Amino acid sequence: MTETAHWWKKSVIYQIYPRSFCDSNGDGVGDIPGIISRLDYLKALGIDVIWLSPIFRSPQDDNGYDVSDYRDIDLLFGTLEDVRELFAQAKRRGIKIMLDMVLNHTSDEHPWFLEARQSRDNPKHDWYIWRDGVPGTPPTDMISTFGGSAWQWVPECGQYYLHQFSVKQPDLNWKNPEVRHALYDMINWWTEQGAGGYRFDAIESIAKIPEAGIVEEGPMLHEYVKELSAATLQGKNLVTVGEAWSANIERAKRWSNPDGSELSMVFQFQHIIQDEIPGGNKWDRRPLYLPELKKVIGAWQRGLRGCGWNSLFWENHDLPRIVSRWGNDKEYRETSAKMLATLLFGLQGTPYIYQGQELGMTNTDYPLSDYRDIELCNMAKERLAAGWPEKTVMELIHAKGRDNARTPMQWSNARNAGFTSGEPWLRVNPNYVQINVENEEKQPDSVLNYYKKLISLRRENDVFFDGDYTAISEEREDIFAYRRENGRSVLTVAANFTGRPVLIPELEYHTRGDLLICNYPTAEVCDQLRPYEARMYLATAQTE
Ligand code: TEU
Repeated sequence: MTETAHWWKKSVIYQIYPRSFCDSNGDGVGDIPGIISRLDYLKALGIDVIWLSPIFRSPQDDNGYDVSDYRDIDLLFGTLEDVRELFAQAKRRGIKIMLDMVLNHTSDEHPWFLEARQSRDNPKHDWYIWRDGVPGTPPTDMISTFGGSAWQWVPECGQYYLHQFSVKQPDLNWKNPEVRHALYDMINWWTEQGAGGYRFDAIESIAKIPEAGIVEEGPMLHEYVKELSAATLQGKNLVTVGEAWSANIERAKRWSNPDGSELSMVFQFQHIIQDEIPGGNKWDRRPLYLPELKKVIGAWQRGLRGCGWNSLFWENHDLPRIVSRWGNDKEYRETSAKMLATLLFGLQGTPYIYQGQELGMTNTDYPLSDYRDIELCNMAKERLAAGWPEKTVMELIHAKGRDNARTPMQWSNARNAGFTSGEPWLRVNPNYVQINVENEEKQPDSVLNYYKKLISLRRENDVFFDGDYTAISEEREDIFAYRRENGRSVLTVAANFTGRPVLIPELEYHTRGDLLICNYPTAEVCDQLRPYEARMYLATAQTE
């Protein structure tokens, strides 16, 4: 692999959730022409790649993660022609488009499944995962991520099919080579259309063995991924990322092997689940213990060095807003949003920004009837029926519900945040009046302008790309600080994770060099970090 083949190591990737980004036709749902109209905004932000959540034909049971035609665009979002135009317009601005490939399952309305469910003898039957049984007694006690049994009875076949997610998302049978090759052909077709890369949804689950209770990392997983990579990715200069909740460092070394045999990188979630109870699910919360978070991030930084590659992220369309989660979205909203950005952008890896993160957008506190997400709504229904107090259920939703991230992008303080001229599919966060692109573009010290600066800083010095990671005072519960060194430069990043001033005697030794960026407008106080203060220093061979 040549250095240029790894161009994505120096890129910044921006995730667009199309439904909530920009609506051009007033139907209340974001669309492709809307995205095209905002490309200049993204160019000015400085990003290199857009990861587009699914835009394919879909009944939208899970907002597009239930695909009924991989080779066409959902009418909600536009047409194939619009996507070709998006590719062309993005290319003109030096931006690549990464498509979101949902290969673990299809929609139950995909023609493959419509055939498969007709009878056991149908040639497409074996494309999905079926088990014999009797109604009312599912073959295993596997639970779907969105609630209830993961098995659905089909009387025509006298069998159950497996759905790891909603009942409208039947799992594909990757054991069947025809399935794999149909998917590879489809990916190659998209590459020919001009896609610049792929995010592979739930890819860790494709080799599951339900009877053994194995969902992620089944024994055949990496063989399938290697085959996929050889058939569709290698030698094409694409950037790829797999979604792998189960990834630990050892597994991630395989996923992101620099020899290019699998993917460019994976989304590893060990850092972001630090405020969840181990062994529980996303709704089982516990307070974040900062030394543990630092330990995990540090281990990944050191663990993949030279033998893999990290993706760096705080947010995506499934996760809450980071400023509400680990910052302070009240009196220190801007300062803490910038602090979290500083920490992320100082690390080794490819940073991802989820739409609105660059504005410091926050979680929501809507009543239940204002939410739309299938996972959130099913959870509320189940728990309320089981007698959970409404207050507790609403607290969980406000903290962890996926719709926190899915509220419309806040473009201006015009009606509906300038997102749509119609009725938005999901309520706009009322704080759009203050938090929006138009305001933040005007304010030199906005979160948006801070992100712009961080992105441009990463381009100016190679230490961001190849510097070695060393933790500073990893055991401290109040600060997050580290150093990156590559023999030519030393980058020091220090952040106060609390709302009170803290002393940082250890920083004095490391402070040699220039202050690159700080989230306070006034000069730094040398041995102290103000509430949520973050600083980055750079010392180079000359300044030392
Ligand atoms: O998520 C896969 C996944 O593992 C989810 O269960 C995730 O844990 C959940 O969304 C957390 O709340 C991917 C997509 O990112 C998600 O949006 C889809 O709903 C899911 O696959 C099914 O395609």
